[in-house]
Amino acid sequence: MKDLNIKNNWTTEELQTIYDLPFNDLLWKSHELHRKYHDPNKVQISTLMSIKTGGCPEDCKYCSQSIRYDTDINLEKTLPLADIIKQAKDAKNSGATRFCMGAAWRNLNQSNLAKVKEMVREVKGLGLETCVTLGMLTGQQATELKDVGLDYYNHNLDTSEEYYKKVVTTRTYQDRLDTLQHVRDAGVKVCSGGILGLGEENIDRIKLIQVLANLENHPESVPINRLVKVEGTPYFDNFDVDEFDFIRVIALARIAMPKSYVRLSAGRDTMNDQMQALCFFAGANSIFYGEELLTTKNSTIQHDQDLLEKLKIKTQAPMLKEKNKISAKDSGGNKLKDIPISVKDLQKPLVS
Ligand code: SAM
Ligand code: DTB
Ligand code: SF4
Repeated sequence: MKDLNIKNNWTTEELQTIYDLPFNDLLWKSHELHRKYHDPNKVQISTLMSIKTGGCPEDCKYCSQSIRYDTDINLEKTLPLADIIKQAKDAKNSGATRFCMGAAWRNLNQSNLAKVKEMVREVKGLGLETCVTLGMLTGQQATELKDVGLDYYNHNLDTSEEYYKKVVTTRTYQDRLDTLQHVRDAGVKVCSGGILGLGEENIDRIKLIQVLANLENHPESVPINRLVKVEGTPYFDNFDVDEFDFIRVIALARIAMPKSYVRLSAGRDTMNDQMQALCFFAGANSIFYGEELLTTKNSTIQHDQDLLEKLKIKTQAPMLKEKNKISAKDSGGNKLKDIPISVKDLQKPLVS
């Protein structure tokens, strides 16, 4: 029988009406659906690694890695496979179930494809789910990545089609949609969401959710980022997104795409615990875990462990206690340091 909660013909008016509900009514509705399709006390955790940092020819006005803006980041060539395997092992030992590798590319070229295929094969071999975000892909490339074990491809639509033109001029919304179609056709799961804080209006946020929810199949993963303001980028001085508006968008995503994982993504370190708790209540059930995102800071591991413990939220895999982990940015870039892991601690998960 058809599940009436899963639909892909949302109108802007329908979504606007839901978005404008009294806050408590909106959260009640989203939480009800959240409970129906997910364990409300469980989050999925992904760890992010930048495999090639900076020097990107695109002009995304929010991004530290665009070559057009004078930002203070460490440029890095594509990292060697050994570094990636080491960090993926650390991530797995820390409790991540998915390892997401990001590169500052406009699109994937053939020589980089060969390297990324190796990375995906190795990370998958560690027993982790694999995710990459590499810019635009062709259908053939998507198929080749699927064949070596790629589970997810992240490619965000960021905002509404109308507002996108103001944010990025070096590619079109349709380019993004084409890549998402290639990913879907290849049988790789789709991870696609957006950023709040680009100077957009609420209607742009509603339309972003509408486009994602009206794809033939909803993205399995929907990251909602709060802009990380990077000095040197055109959006450094943007106004902060209102906390309640942010929570409303999480709730809207949950209602429009009830089965998807909604990720509370970049910008969590600017959200207090109460706001994050409300986001989890509204329907967020995935986070990035680890001290670094791609070029910016994430919430600290200790803070996340304390918060999840306070909320009695479980993770899919056990988290290692913070005392056994050291996370730091060493001279080679963003790395979790290699530390011995005690079997005893693995057997005693912080959250079970
Ligand atoms: N170059 C590829 C691309 O654009 O698809 C992959 C890497 S890119 C950094 C991945 C995503 O990170 C972007 O699509 C954007 O949604 C998000 N992002 C980048 N900079 C951000 C920032 N300063 N704050 C929040 N999200 C950001
Ligand atoms: C996504 O939606 N957010 C992540 C991931 N997908 C690749 C990236 C966040 C980047 C935040 C800014 C930075 O660290 O450079
Ligand atoms: Fe390049 Fe991606 Fe950053 Fe845009 S978001 S500048 S495509 S790395």
